[in-house]
Amino acid sequence: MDQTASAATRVASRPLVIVASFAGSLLVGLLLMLWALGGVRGVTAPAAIGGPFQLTDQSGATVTEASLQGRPTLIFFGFTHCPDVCPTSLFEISEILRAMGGDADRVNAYFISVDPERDDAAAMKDYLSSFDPHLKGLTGDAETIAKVTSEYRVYAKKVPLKDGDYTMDHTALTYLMDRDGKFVAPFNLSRTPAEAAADLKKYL
Ligand SMILES: [Cu+2]
Repeated sequence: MDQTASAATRVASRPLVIVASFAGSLLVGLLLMLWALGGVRGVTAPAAIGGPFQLTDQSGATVTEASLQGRPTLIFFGFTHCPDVCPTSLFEISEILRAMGGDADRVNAYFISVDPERDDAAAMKDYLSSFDPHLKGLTGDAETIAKVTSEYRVYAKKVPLKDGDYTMDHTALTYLMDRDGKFVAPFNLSRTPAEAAADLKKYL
């Protein structure tokens, strides 16, 4: 009797462990998502991040979601008039690309504008001249940018300044997409360029 009961417990406890670890990974996933969304604006599965787009880089070439195929991609959304977050992040991404050495040619690094009103291809070209040449600055018209920011769950909002000018509030995450163009996770820039480069190389 006792033996049967303990055997039953053993059998029963195994699925429980599986359920518990599944629930645990769901929780981790959910927390990651909440963090990725920078607050909660509708909870979406990580797989739902990304989608088709057609943008123009700083040299006038067309870049689409097909460009994500076959190599890992870092994507950062921002704007050229950004006072601190964007230049800091682009500097960090530049350092990582430098640490990648020759492998930097085997990744994509995109800076996508959330401010199409001011960031045309010429503005992007001028701005990106301060950063690693592998970085591509992508922009498009307001409608195109609205579509891609929505697909990537990027929050971007115009904030008027007192002098009549404006700034942009925006999500400041670096997205890591894999060789299939699928979202992996936010890419952590808060480590040494060598560490981040080693991590990125795993996705080559
Ligand atoms: Cu910014």
